[in-house]
Amino acid sequence: MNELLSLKHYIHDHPVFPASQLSSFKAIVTMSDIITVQTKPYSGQKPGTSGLRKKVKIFQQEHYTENFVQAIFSAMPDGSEGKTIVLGGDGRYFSPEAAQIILRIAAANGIKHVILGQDAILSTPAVSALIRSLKTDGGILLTASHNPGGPDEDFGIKFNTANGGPAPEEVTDRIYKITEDIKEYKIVKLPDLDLSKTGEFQHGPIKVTIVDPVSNYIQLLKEIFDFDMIKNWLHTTTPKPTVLFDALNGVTGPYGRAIFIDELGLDESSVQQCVPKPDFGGSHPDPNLTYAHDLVARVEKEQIEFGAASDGDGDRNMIYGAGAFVTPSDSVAIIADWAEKAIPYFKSGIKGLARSMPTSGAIDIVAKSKGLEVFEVPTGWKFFGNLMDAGRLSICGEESFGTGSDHIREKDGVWAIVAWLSILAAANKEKPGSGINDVLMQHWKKYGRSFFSRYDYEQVESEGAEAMMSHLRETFASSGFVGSELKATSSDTSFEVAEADDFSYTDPIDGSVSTKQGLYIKFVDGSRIIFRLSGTGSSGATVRLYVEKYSKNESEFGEDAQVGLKPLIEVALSLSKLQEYTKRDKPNVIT
Ligand code: VG1
Ligand code: CO
Repeated sequence: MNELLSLKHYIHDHPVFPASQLSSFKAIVTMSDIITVQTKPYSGQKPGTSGLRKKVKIFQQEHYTENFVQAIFSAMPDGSEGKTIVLGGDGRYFSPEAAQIILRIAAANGIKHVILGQDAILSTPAVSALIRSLKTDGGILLTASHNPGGPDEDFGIKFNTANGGPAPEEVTDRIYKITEDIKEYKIVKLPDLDLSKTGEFQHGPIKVTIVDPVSNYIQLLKEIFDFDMIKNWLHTTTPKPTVLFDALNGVTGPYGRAIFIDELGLDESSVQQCVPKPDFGGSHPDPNLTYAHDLVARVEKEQIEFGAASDGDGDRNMIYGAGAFVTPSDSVAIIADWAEKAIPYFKSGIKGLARSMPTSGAIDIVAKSKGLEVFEVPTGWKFFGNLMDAGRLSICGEESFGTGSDHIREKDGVWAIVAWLSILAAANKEKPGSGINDVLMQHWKKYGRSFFSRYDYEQVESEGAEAMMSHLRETFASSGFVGSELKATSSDTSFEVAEADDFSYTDPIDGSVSTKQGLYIKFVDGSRIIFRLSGTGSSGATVRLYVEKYSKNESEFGEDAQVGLKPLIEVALSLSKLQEYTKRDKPNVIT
């Protein structure tokens, strides 16, 4: 009876229900009844580097999605009762269905208000921005990021906390624990909500505000960047610089159009693949040289000066102009170097810099020259959040095409692209005619060049991949490994091992420790080799091999990275016996 009374008051206080409907109160109450459903745990609901990612068919199993969503609500740091959350995702296949399920379970778990992207669409950075600007208690993201979408491909669910960032390991561990022995979940039998109309709706006991996915985010970018400076460069230079943005059929299509067409005044030919598709047009929405081939081909054919792409959920970016590719490791270092003069948000100074462990040390050199703190964290954006919240980190990046700043708590593809447009506009003020290659060369001349490459061996058998990692661990521990010389197979080049270990990280803010974050070897000349197993795949294992070499020799700066890194790659392959363990003689992707 108490429940009925409070619901009556609730409805009275929420005028979305016309008074005339109060007479059908009984029906509403039945509709809003909380049902407890018996369930059984599914194994493997452990969030990885960035949320839970599995095949759609797995999420479609009876109770599978419900179990995980219930675990999220049960694990919310201060409980779910009375809370407000943001909900949206990259629009991939199964998103609308998952959104309806989440609304029903949210209703049963006492969530008071859901801010929902129209058609369940919101880019990952836009979710982070909304959580922060509306001060909500967190958000749920429906995305498997750069993984392909469609009925036979991947789906994903990720929980972000009130700071706008991916839940820290302490929370994801709690979610996982709950999924391991979940016996029931709570749900309210609500009809499907029409996700296509913006506005405020009463959906059973919760208020749902359906928002335009783009406007809040674009407003934020306009506060960060000097759009007039970019426009001035784009429209008053002769000949006009050419630009191409490719959303890879992912969520950033509408955001890209808003920036390139509405704000910067460019024409339709400057954007492509900008309608979000549930299957990303059947391709892999990952902005790298392999998967963004349409962009690369058009940029080269039309000699476009500035090309850029982002991934399925909009947190990654690739910067690619005719004959000019910016590695993500260089990208974040260059953004950090130019930030104060090219981006108004940083005018009053930068607090600190950071990178993930496998990312090259290019940003460390910038930090040193500016006298800033620089942090090396494990792979995954969640590790940057505490440093930002503590006011010690402004700009950071990962080698995996992730770049961002403390304007939100996710990496941000469109932000990075506009940051690069700002740098080019500022560089052209200093020296008219500057292109991407000029900015790169200027940076290397000042700081030296970090050659970097990553080899991905996707979907190898988990057993072989684990065995290779164990073999490496044993090798590292063997006496005499540190100090030994490792020789390349096709040349006389050799490298002396200075240090070899499994990367472990102690968060400087909360003291939490994350172990086994990647096997690295540092050589006496500063070069590095790193091996990691991916935490974002949906089946099998993906081995990632990262190599890095630093050079101050100007005559090498124009060299193809693959040429200079060859000896290190040979060392890595022979030491790890990768071919033997994974039965692969070639990587799927080289970046
Ligand atoms: C990969 C990248 C990592 C990135 C993560 C999420 O993880 O290496 O740097 O943070 O994807 O990116 P892993 O564990 O597969 O190496 V995204 O765009 O999928 O949210
Ligand atoms: Co992504």
